[in-house]
Amino acid sequence: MPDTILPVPTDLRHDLTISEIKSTIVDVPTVRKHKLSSLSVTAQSYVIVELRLGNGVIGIGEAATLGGPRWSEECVEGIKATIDTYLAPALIGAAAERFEAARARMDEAAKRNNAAKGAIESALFDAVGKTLGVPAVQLLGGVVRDSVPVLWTLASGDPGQEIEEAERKIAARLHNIFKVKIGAKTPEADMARMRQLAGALEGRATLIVDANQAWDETTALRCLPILAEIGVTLVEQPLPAWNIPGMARLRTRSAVPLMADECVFSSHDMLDVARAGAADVVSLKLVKHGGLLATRDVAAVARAAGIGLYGGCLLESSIGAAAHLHVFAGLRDLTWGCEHFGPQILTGDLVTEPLRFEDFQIHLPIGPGLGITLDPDQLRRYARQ
Ligand code: MUC
Ligand code: MG
Repeated sequence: MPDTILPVPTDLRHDLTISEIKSTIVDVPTVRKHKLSSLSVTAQSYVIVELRLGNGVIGIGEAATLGGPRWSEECVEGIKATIDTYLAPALIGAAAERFEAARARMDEAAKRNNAAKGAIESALFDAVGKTLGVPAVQLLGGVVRDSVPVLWTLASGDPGQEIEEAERKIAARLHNIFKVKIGAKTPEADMARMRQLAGALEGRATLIVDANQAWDETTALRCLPILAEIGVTLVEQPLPAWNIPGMARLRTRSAVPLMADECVFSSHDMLDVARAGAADVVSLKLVKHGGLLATRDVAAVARAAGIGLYGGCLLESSIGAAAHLHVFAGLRDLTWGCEHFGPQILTGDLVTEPLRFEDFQIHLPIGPGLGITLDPDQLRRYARQ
């Protein structure tokens, strides 16, 4: 990659050379057990990246995982090793503001490892934005919206607890859309649970479900009409990620729109899903796509295919959520809202000022870079020893 097209300014204030990249594993307990089809967590693990420029400005980024390497192949221990051993050495000395060039360097240094790359790129946008005094979204094309409807995920598996939790969220005007995690129990038990939730919250909340790849095609064919009948508005990743043809077949027979999650990591995956007609909506996540720019790439392919956009999460803290919000704020369409409730399910956050949740929306943090400030005490408190 040529580094000589434009000279890097020599004025120290403008020295945007990447001088240091530090990574720290943190584990933050959650307020309750969060149960997915094949894993459950009581603490969320992240790698926090602190990236220093020649001018002394430090940018922050985060890579989230869920249940070690069980939601996807990356785990915090591997992310830290990849950053320290391969990605950081490939970037030290490079110009931070050359985002695409940095992405190319990272792709040369490591295949995939998208969560690790996403954390570093978030820190690049934060550091450059802080240096220039502009929010990251401005470096991505500017603001289209400064808040996004945000749902809450019901995932204790106990319908009584879930109804009570949803009632509290509605009463506090925090969330009135709920994603229910299904697939850990039998389809019959899940359908009974869904009927109970839909009955209790009727007229006051919208429900979507996420099976996290738990079903086969015949199970999905049996359950989709029940979900349609009780008013569920979106079904996320009902089939294993590899079964794109199965998703396409289901889609022709489902009254409820289908959302792709684990089957879309790269923009090439997005193109395959679009060509197969396998989804109505895609869940966008930095950890899957590999950063802010790559998330925009996936969104562009989806948009070209008429596939709706949804702002997905992996239970990020306010750091990771802020990076997502800067992407979401700049997308022309984000028809399906987002799920960045992560900061609210943690027993403590990692920033000095938490993100603002109000009137069923999450607000884009105001300020240069990602608009958030790392709390060093909290980082030390949750850092893995
Ligand atoms: C997923 O599969 O969508 C993160 C939070 C949540 O409730 O679901 C996950 C991931
Ligand atoms: Mg999902």
